[in-house]
Amino acid sequence: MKPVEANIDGLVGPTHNYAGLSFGNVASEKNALSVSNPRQAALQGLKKMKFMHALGFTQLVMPPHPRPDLRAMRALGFDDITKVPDELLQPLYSASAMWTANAATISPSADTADGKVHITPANMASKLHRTIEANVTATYLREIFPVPDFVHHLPLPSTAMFYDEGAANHMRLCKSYGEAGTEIFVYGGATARYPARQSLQASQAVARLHKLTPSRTIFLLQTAEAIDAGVFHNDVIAMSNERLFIYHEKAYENITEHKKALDEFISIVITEKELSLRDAVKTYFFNSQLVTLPSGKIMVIAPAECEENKNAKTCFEKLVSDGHVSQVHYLNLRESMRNGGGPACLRLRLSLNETELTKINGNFILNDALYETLCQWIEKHYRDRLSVVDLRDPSLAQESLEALSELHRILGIKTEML
Ligand code: SUG
Repeated sequence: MKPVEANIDGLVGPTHNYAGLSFGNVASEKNALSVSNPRQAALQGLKKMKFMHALGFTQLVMPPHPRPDLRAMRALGFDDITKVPDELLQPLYSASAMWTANAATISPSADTADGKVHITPANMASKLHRTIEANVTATYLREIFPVPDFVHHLPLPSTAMFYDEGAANHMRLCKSYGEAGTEIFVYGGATARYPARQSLQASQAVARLHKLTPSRTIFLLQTAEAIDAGVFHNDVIAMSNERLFIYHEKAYENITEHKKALDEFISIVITEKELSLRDAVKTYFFNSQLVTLPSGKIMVIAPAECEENKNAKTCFEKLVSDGHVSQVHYLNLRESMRNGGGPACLRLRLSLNETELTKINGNFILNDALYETLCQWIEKHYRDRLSVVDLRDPSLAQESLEALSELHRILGIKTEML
């Protein structure tokens, strides 16, 4: 059985906006209150999915969440969206579920003691606008990966001790897809400026739930310096694929302790001199998708911002000239990038064998026909301009929920959640 890489990308929702909700995420803070273009955002993300599909990867689509989140609104004691104050209205309208690298942690069957794929939806407990994602994420994941073929766990308890932000803080190294791998969990500790968004307790709990082999499980501590420079997730400072692990020299406190376990893989350290932490955060160099093409060649799918930065571009050129990577493809994802989400943030990666692949709900797999349908759906329902002031417009709620209800019909979603 030939195992494959699959990706689930979040389709950007019709309420994509810049509300500055993520303290510690430099782009979100910097672009707070600027005007977004939800239509462009969704089309940019969809184009990436089409690109992956054309390369031969299995590409899945994760629908946007219902926004405004009327369930969360009612749970807070409101019965009318026009009465909700801004500080709650903005989180209830956030389209942040688009960044599916934060949707869950997934361990492939090659790594788990029971030989099954294990899925733990992230609780995203550190931010209100993101923690309301957990239930719907769990529901969508169950639609895509039916029980009992896939094992679904509950999100961890929603409290600081268990802050969990999913695959954005999780990597997997292996000799080749299908072979047992080494899973790496990255967590944060005390910092001076910005909060850590993944806890060690959470990472350890996920490793236990997924029945991983302790000798092939590593826990890396992020440096406070990196978090305080805006590295709010590990995928802003490291990337990995199969045996290749590329990370910034300032990423981890304790990586030397794990040198032996990492020895069987190829580690490439990018120095501060080659690419400063500041430029890593600015360009999202490490938030690239590092993929093995069906031909066996390694490709990087990088944000267009890297092409415009001399040092980032030079680092990629060096990876190519050293033979680690055969090709770099730059993609325009500016709408998402302005909220701190690059190519890797927009996707949840998993490795599946051929049998598991046949068990996925095929309605969510992108093909040319679904791509066309989704483009038309976006053109029909999305605005090309949205500011936080527009969140006060009651017709936006109606537009957004109507669009989602049509999308649920397109994708054949059975669970009632609107
Ligand atoms: O959680 N931005 C997201 C970006 C997530 C990126 N994901 C990964 N690195 N994997 C976040 O900080 C901004 C929303 C706003 O400000 O309107 C936001 O939530």
